[in-house]
Amino acid sequence: MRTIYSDQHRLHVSPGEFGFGEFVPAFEKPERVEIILDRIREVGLGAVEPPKEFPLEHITSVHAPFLIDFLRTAHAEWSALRRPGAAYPIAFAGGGLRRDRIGGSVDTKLARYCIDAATPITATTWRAALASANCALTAAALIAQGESAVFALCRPPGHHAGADHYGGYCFLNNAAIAAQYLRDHGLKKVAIVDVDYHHGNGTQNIFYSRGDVYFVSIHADPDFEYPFLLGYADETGAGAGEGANLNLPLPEGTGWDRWAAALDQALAAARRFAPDAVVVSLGVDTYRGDPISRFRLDSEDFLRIGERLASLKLPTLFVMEGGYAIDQIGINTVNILQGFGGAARSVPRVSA
Ligand code: Q9C
Ligand code: ZN
Repeated sequence: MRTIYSDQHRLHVSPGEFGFGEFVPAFEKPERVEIILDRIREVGLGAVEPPKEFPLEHITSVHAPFLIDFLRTAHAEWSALRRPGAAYPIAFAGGGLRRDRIGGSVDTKLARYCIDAATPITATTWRAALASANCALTAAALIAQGESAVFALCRPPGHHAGADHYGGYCFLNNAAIAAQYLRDHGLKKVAIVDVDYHHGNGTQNIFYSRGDVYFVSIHADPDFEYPFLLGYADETGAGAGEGANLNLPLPEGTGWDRWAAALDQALAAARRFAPDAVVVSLGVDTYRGDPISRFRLDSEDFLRIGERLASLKLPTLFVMEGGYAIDQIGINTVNILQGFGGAARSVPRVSA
């Protein structure tokens, strides 16, 4: 399996995030993808290639242009006010506040566009986010050209970024951008299967009223886990998208048996939709050792996830999302890809 990777991800380094009463070091850090890359090379998964550059229209087809402009210019506005560090919001647009306000000061816009205090914008964040989206687009172009499976090793991740908002360590929704590219290049129906520990609220938001892109997500119940206010089972789509959104929230402590049953349900639903291709939002923060998560998957379980995804027998685009157990992130991620059947020259391995 080919991997699309850009070293420009290093241009985004979070100074830290607010979590549970204190400012803590960032969990979403550059080493994540470096370790995955090392593992890809160690097992000989396949070629690692840089992304091509795509026109911004592929991004504005899923994100509001005002969000894109903001991500590009926010830090310049921030530092023009002689503020140190990265741009974080100090207020949020809940409680009936005006979500129709799309301009104003940098703080007004941060309040309107950003959904949490864990997703800082630095001077070079935009360049990293753009390179990440280009990885997804490059992989999507390969799928559109007939490749059967490609891995977009995206960083920063994307599935929490919606049509007009961002957060959850995500700025641009790489999986949604890829799915839209496939729709624009001859594929009639695309299914997105989100296996990240967190609900893919941004992806759901982008496709909620559309019947041409099916979204199914297996995740920690938002009743106790981020993003807290989306990802419930009663969210089934709207209008033309009614029935094209499936949420499978699971309780704290979920292990393989329960998670795998949800995966089977997700895959059966995806199969019924009869898509032309599948985009997998690939998070490995379901791992038992993940520092911010409360599921209990073992490294070997990720091999089984890959095998089951392969049973769809569809062109499959893997897009990297979350996973914060640095020591195992390479093995866990590549186990999914090897389980899928991407490794021609290597036997899958598991952790010690
Ligand atoms: N202090 C992804 O996995 N909140 N994003 C973490 C821990 C944000 C996760 C709180 C979690 C976002 C792509
Ligand atoms: Zn996650």
